[in-house]
Amino acid sequence: MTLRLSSGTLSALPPQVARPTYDRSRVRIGVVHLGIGAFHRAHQAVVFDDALNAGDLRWGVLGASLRSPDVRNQLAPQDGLYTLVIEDGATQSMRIIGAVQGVMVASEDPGGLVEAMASPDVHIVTLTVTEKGYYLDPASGTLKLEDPSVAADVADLSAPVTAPGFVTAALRLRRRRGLPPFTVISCDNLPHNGARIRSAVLEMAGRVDPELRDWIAAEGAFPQTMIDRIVPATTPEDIAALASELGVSDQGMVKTEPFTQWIIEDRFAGERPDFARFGVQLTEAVGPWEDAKLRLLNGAHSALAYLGALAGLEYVHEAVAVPSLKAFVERLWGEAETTLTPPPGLDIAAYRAELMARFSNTALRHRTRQIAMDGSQKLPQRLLATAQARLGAGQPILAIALGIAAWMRWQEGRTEAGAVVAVEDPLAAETARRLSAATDDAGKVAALLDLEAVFPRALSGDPTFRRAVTEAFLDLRRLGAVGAASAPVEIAA
Ligand code: CS2
Repeated sequence: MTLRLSSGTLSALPPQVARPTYDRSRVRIGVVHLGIGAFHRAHQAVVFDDALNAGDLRWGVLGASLRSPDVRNQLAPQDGLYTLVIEDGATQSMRIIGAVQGVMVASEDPGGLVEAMASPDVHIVTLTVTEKGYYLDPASGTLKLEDPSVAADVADLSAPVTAPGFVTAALRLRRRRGLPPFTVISCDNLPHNGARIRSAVLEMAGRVDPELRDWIAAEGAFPQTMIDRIVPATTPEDIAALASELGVSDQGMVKTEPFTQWIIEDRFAGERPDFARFGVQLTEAVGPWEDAKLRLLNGAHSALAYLGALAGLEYVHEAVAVPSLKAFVERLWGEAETTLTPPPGLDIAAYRAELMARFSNTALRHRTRQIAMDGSQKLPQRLLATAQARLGAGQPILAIALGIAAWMRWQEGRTEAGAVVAVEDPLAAETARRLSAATDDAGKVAALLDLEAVFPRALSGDPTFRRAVTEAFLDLRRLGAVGAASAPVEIAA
């Protein structure tokens, strides 16, 4: 039987594998992370591991999954250790990350997690709970008070259920104990992510205890961030391949690309690592970086995911290898680019070229269906904001409209070859209901455009927008994804 990666087997690893240079038994937990999926392990945890390697032992991470025990079950037998595999087709490197000191499952012990977050050693709470984990209305960004989980947290914060609930409960406990708040760093692809988690927490706190709300408003810090690294879900094949390379098995491994970027608004409530030393950029203005990333990288990702998945293309690198889809991405970027105010230091032409190279990374095997998930939560910031800005400037939105139409087509739950797909989206039941009630394609588009949780009224009420998306949907039906991507029909703005 293959041995498992753990503190005891670290020394058995091949010499080319980098490993922690610090004494893990002396590490303190300074960070609690909510939502310890692959992205956290390949991104933020690596920076905290850098800090530990540099000798600053304040930055161990306690990870928490909100519900699933999977990551805890993967990492607990491994003493929290896992391998970061960085690949780009030509090169591969491996490094053992030691930052994660433990993993909790929030639903198993909510009080224990709140207690851990209230430790005086904890200075930072990071989150990757996906767009839907904030319980915000995607179109307006306000807390969904009618949601049963949010309502449960508002009624009783002693055993929270939601991420905003855990943050609020832990801040309440810290205040009671006379401790300063921790800094809350949202690392999800939401626009103004800091302001959004802040307003969700303030809204919740206000309903529980108005004085708590005032304290958080005055003392708390919720910096905005831009986070970037492509991290595909780990597959059983990845785990098997790594086991044969390392000679030990690692159920918690993550694979990623060489590129990584983290930009944080310089606003903290207390201690933090020397971020700049570890490649993290601190700035006063994250917004322009975030817009560029959401509209270029994520906008193209989502559009490609729907078009590619509809056409039966399994991976992103396969999709951009199709000339018409590659040309489509360039047109989409051409449209999105005019809506951006590039921050100093961002050369859009170079950024676009780099993105295309990243999408073409054959080693990542990033599944189009993975990106297709939760589209209703992603569309507003990835494609709709761009559409709104373009239409406001009297500019056409051909490529963007095709991306949006492809999302609608995906909601039908079938690929072009007729394969049934499970639409993984919190609004899947609602979109399915609307689609089946419509009598023709134009009616389907209209029914989805009227979904106010996704499409702001200002946009869905714009006849040019409606026409562009309807035409694109009809094109998709007639020509298929690859055909529609190569045959843009000019529509006057
Ligand atoms: C992707 C992102 O799954 C998705 O929706 O677009 O996770 C993307 O890979 C990251 O934002 C890259 O930083």
